[in-house]
Amino acid sequence: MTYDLYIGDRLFSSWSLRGWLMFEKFSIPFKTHMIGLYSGQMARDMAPLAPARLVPTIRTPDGTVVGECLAIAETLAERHPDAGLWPKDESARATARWLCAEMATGFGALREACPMQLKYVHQGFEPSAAVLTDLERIETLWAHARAVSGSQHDWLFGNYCLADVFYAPVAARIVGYDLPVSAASRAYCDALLRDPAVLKWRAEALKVTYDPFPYALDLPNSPWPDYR
Ligand SMILES: N[C@@H](CCC(=O)N[C@@H](CS)C(=O)NCC(=O)O)C(=O)O
Repeated sequence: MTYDLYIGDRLFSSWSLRGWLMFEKFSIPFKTHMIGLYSGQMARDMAPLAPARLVPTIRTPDGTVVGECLAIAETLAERHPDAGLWPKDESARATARWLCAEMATGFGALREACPMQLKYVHQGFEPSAAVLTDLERIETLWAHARAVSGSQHDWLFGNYCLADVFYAPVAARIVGYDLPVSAASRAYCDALLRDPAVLKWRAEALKVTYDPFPYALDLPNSPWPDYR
């Protein structure tokens, strides 16, 4: 018996990427099922999971349906206490929870102005003041995480944990819209996107082509960084 994970289009579904990383990065066995986000079939595809209506949604091996990334994260952490989803240290763990919760409920301006897309880097995107405020807050939280954990490289709390999962799609937005962040924050974004799991996700994502391309912007594009 394994978990079932229901996700949307990999190129665009930031929440699906979070849900998938929660399994993939912590070696929790799962089977992926695609839900048609842009096919007009989403309601029909999700009907067997009702009242869940968004992706990701999971079904646990005992048949319980769980929606919402924060709930999925806590469910997996509780059921797999040795998998390292949360940091071991109590302060680090509390801080990681905070960062995940603030991500899940905040940064509306960034999320609205810069939908995740893993295909290109948009050149010349001009972030609004509200987007810049969100970026500043994100960088403050990342710096705080490192101050609490003492981690000076790659992951926020030393080992890769759920906080890194929650911020991986944020990194994709920062890189995909070439948003202004400090060198240290950009290095963290690059680490998140260079991670083999994210490379695997993106390789699958690129197998699907879109015409028209959702969320197209009238801006020149440059290639996604070569993280291989
Ligand atoms: N708060 C939810 C957000 C999930 C979400 O918004 N997923 C999007 C795809 S990235 C979705 O299902 N959109 C379809 C819709 O809004 O109808 C979570 O934490 O999982």
